Formats: sequence, C-alpha cells, structure tokens
Amino acid sequence: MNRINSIYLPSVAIFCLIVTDSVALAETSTKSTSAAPHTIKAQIWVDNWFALYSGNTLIKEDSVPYNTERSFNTELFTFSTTLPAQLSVVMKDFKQDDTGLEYIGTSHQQAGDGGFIAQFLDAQTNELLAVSDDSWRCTVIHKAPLNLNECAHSSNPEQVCKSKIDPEPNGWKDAGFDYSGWPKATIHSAWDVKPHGDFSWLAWKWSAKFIWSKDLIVDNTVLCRFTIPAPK
Ligand SMILES: [Ca+2]
Repeated sequence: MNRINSIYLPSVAIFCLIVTDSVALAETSTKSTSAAPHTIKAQIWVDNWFALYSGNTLIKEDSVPYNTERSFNTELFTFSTTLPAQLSVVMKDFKQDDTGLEYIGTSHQQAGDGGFIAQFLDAQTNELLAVSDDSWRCTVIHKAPLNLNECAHSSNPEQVCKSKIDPEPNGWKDAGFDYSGWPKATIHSAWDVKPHGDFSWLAWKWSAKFIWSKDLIVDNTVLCRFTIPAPK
C-alpha cells in the first residue's frame, strides 16, 4: 500500500495494487496466470452522483458534483483489476441540504428522486461481466425528509423537515466487510426513474436494471456493494 500513497492517478494506483498482489501471489502459488488483471469497460448513469471504489482506492468519481442541479451525465471509463473483484459504490441524489429538498423557496420546491444503472464489460472480449441488479446489497445513510408531505410544502423546511442521517459504517469498503445483512438493491422501473440527459444516447444491456434502495425520493445517500465475477 505504500506505493499507492505517492501516486495520485486512480488508474495508476489500482495498477500498482494489482502488481503488488500479483507479486505476492507468484511467491506463494503457480496460479499467477489466473490472477492477471483484466481491463474493465464501465458505463454508469446516475441521478445524480456516484463514486466507485476498490477497497479504499477510488476508481472513478462522477465528473459532475452531486450538488449540481440536473446532473444526469453518463460516465464511460476503463480500469484494471483482478477478478473476481468486490467493489463499492456511493450514490447520492441531489439535495440542497439535510432537509432532502431541492429548489427550496421556489415554486418547484420538492424532494427530488434518485436512480442508478451500470454495466461492466471485459474490454478485450466485450463479454458482459456485471450489471446493476438485485444481486447488489445497499444500505441508506441519509434519509430525508421523513415527513415528506409536510416538509415538501413547508415555507420553513429547515425547521419542519425530519431526517435520519448516519455515518458510513466503519470499514464498509473493505473486502472482508460483512454486508450480508444489508438489503438487496431495489429494482426500479425506467418509468419511475425517468432517466434524463445522455442516458438514451447509449447502448444498455437488457439485464442492466435501475437500482436504488427502496425509496427513490426519501433515500438520498446509498452505499452499495457488488462483485464483478471472473469471466466464464
Ligand atoms: Ca435527483
């Protein structure tokens, strides 16, 4: 891990991590071929923001900050990893503050909603390796407003709106973290998510689903864990 600390480019950092792992494996095993890194082609659309991690190493952060109104961009990127890979995603819906509302004080004051879809392909073979679906496990750490109707129509939301805000669980991005108690991701329909922006310009696999936790409106920050399996 010392090598990573002095390098700032995430892709380079990941490569170094893999090199370190590969070296360690070669010393103890003859299976170094199966641990060769794969280049993964990723495509992610989210309403409104995500950050993808391998352990605590950031692979990719949405290029548009989560507090940018109408940040409905798709991110296309590649990264290297050994497979299977256990990865983590932070997803955030846009909100102006801890009330969970957006456009506060205007005629459009509302709670807003979220939504996330992703697919991961082997860059060499184009084999589809993973998609967002209900095999992912997700937990909510920012939930607001709990009193949706009262809050959304309030002229004094900072006083009226109720929230449940928790810290990120310790070590939740670690490979060994036990997230088996987290609920399965909820699959939401395209009708409910209503994907905007460049979503429809890109090809999506039929098996890639819109996911979030249970409530697209009230759940604002969602943490998810998933695995990209080894190619068949
Ligand atoms: Ca939103």
